[in-house]
Amino acid sequence: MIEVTQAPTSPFVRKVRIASAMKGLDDKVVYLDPEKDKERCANLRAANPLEKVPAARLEDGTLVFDSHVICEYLDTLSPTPRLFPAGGRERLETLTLGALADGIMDASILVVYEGRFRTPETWHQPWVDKQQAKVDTSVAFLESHISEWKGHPDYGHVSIACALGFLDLRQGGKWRKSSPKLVQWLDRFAAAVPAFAKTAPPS
Ligand SMILES: N[C@@H](CCC(=O)N[C@@H](CS)C(=O)NCC(=O)O)C(=O)O
Repeated sequence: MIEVTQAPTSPFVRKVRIASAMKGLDDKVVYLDPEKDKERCANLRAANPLEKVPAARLEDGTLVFDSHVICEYLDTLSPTPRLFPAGGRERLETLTLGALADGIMDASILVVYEGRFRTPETWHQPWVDKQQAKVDTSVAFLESHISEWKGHPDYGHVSIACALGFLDLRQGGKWRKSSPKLVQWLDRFAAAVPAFAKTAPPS
């Protein structure tokens, strides 16, 4: 079995969950519950020097992280649907879309962490605003550069869907007001990938 550390609301873990479901690999991946599997989870988490989730221990004991790398590994384990194009422009587009999604998630997580890990008197609003501006600019970019899939969504689309899902969770879905095309895009994604609804974070 492949062991993956998880946190219930992590959009990065959600990427892995969706990828493994799309690849038909759910019976090969076990998600360590940080509450129930405290020790195994802590060990695997600590084995990642960045101490972030997700990290994965592969069948032969190899440790890999982060979400992109784990998804790319899962993609090698079954032939279809192909989540990462083999090469050329198509692969660059998928990776760039994935990087944009990761950037949205990183910036919005930093906004959450400002409130979680710093005391109110040390909150620095200009820095929070800078992170939020990255999120807002990226959402506006996506609204005007919607990336449709050919045949089936790939890793880039999965990543964008998880980023938007995280904004729904943490920012009350305010991105939706100014992004009607993106809202419809996410509905189409949810219809094409049932694992998106199945992996919805607890509210
Ligand atoms: N680039 C990483 C980001 C993972 C990440 O930021 N995970 C968050 C939870 S959603 C985390 O573990 N944060 C703990 C920390 O930053 O110390 C990935 O793609 O896996």
